[in-house]
Amino acid sequence: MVGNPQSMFEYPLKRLASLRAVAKHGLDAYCLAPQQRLWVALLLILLLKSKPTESHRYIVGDNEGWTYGVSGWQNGKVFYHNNVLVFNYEAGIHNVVRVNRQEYETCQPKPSSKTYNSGHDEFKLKRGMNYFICGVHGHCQLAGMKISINAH
Ligand code: CU1
Repeated sequence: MVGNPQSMFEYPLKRLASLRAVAKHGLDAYCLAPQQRLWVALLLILLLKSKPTESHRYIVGDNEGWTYGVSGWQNGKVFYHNNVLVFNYEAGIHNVVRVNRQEYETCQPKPSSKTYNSGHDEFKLKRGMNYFICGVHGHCQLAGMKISINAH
C-alpha cells in the first residue's frame, strides 16, 4: 500500500533537507565522529596509493637485477607512462640499450643507439611499447636479456 500523500512527500523533503545540511556542514551532517572521519581519510589515502602512479619506480628483475633470463619479469605488471625503470647490473658485464621493435626482435641495436653502461641506469617509460636489450654480444639473443613493456 502506498501511504497517504503526506508520507509520500516526507522522504524527498527529508532527503532535500539532509542534502542541504551536507552542503552547509560538510561531513558533520553525516554525524561522523572524528575517529570515523580519520578512517574514511585513511581509506581514501590507501585507495589512491594502491594505484601505480606517475612516480612509480620498478627495479627491473627485482633483487636479481638486469641479468640473464630477465625476460618475462614484466609479465603481470601494469605500467604507466612516466613510470621509471631502474636497471641494476654489474657494469662491464652487461649494459642497457633502449631500442625500437625491430632492434628488439633481431637483438641487433643500430650503431647509433646509445648504450648505457653505468651499472645503474634509469629510464622513463613512454606511452605504448618500450623496448630494452643488453647490447653485449649474445646476451639478448641467447640469454633472454630483453624486455618489452607496454605502458598505459
Ligand atoms: Cu648482458
